[in-house]
Amino acid sequence: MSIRTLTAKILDEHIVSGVAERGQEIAVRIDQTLTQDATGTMAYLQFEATRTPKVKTEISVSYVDHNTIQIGYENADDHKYLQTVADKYGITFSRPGNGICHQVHLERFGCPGKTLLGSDSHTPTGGGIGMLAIGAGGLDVALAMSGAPFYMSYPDIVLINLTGKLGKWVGAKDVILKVLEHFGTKGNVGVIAEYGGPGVKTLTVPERATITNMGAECGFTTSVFPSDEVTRVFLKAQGRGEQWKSLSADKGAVYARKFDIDLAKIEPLTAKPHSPGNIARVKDMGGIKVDQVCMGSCTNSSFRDLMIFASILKGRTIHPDVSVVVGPGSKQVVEMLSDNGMLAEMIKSGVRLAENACGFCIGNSQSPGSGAVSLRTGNRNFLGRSGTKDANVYIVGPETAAASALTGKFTDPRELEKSKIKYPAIKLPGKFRVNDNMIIPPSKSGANVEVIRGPNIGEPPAGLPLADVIEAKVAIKLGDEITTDHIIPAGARMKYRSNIGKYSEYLFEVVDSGFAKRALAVKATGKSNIIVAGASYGQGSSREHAAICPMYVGVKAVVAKSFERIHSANLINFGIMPLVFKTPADYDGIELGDELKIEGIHDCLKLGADIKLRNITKGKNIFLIHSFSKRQVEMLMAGGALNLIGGQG
Ligand code: MIC
Ligand code: SF4
Repeated sequence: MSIRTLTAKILDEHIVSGVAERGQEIAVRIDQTLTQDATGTMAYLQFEATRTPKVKTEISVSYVDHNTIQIGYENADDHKYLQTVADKYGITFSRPGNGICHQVHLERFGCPGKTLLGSDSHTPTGGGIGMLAIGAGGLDVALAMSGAPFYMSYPDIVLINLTGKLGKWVGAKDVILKVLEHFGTKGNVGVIAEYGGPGVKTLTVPERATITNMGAECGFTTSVFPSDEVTRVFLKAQGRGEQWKSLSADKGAVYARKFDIDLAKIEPLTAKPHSPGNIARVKDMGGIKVDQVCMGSCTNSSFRDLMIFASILKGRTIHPDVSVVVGPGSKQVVEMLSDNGMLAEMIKSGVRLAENACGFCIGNSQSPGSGAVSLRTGNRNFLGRSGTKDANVYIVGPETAAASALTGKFTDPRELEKSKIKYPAIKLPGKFRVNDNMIIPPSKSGANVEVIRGPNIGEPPAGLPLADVIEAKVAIKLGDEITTDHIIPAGARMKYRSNIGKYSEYLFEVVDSGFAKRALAVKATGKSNIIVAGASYGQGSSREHAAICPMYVGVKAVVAKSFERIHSANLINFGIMPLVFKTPADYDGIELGDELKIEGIHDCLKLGADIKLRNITKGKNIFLIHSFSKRQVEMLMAGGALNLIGGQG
């Protein structure tokens, strides 16, 4: 047997076709899937369109954790649909109140060596337990549930070599912020980060999961830790010891690149507004006044994280000018904190308790005040995501969050020692509290189960086949690093996820609220729309609505300097061409409202040739490149993957 990386070992066991060479398209068998409600409704509608009688994965879990506010009937309609569709088609259902998908999946279902595909970009959280866990659009997850493989390009495998041991007052969040400082938030498409080195064994599984969770912000396809004795102990404590297997890279395995981190040298870090890649040292923040602290999200809401936060607050009152909210990650975590009294301690300190759900992280509640400074333990601080456009959101670890909640200013937690506050070292319990009464297994035979579709449940929209000639207008011109939160907001708008017409009205709301009207007006004349953007278009979420809604308003292509992986796949799935400037400087010669024409598209796609875009307004030609696989060309020609499924059905 050749000497292999850990990633290669898992991939080798799952590749069903393709060549295991960097950049080549491979098809990978998927063992497990997860969905959450904000992407799940569309994913299950698409799954139904495949007419598969029962999911073909080892296990598929449907979580409800995003839209739990329930103002109006929409969220509850979605939940009912999700519960009944799960029951019918062999999907395990995690009820609202049970927790955030990634945290619960790690606790109850994650399994070393397995592949997991999730319709949420933070699915790589499962890498903390040694899974190859990948985020994708809902349609790809629907296809995986129907037994189809997942297509990806064979990754560049990078080693992040950990040595030493974390000191007091720092945590896994500071480690991943260090990784972000080095790798940045762009230019990492097609990379899998593999963790190794002697420092690995000093981190618990939930700490590892914090690190793999936020690898999504670097744009890594996923991140993965070895499965070792620490993993075995965690699984045993979850009552799942028999699911453990040992997994690590072979000695001498070769990596595309290596990055060394000495854990002992890590200091408390933060990501400043408005990007998770904007890293600074907490001690250099000059004690900025803080208005809000939000503790939770899928990055930092494990038992360990809440215990450290609660222990720092214990017996003290939060600062009078700071609003502090805690959203625990799962029912298991809340039950344990309630049993050991720490929930009561947090409440005594003045904490506002939120549901075990995404909550503040997705901006559907706890929006900060105008111009406020909000310290959050989540993973994303994109402009406007909190629900307040002019708020300044900083990403921090639980230690910094707790310290700042007490002092009312940005505080390096190491400073607490001066006030005689001792560092509370937290040990994981030998046994977690296992109570799966909010997890509903599906019916053995779903034949008689009725799927309930309230008025909020629509049809998944399908696109039109690609014409050979496109006449279009530039509908918007954007800069670098446009995230899916810029393209289509979540937060209060998210309840329209199952109503594409309505949701599309909010396209580009934070950057250019006139977009949707303008694009629809062009569509009404029979022409198409083209989006022009800079580098790294489509960062962030896996939400396929960032492709479905543009399709709905007549967008046929996005022309950019570069694209992020999940979004680019979503565009193709919905019949929109992601095209790259052959000469990046051409970006400067194209403007909002320019009239464009592309001819002979079909041949260019089939032959892999450059596409000539005629800018009629400027009287100039621009050349665009692409590297679509044969499968992707078929999808684009058909006007999206759903049309292909329809054709087969
Ligand atoms: C997010 O963190 O942005 C979300 C909301 O979880 C998204 C999924 C979505 O938009 O439904 C993600 O990360 O993929
Ligand atoms: Fe939920 Fe936030 Fe995690 Fe997305 S990042 S899954 S919104 S907790």
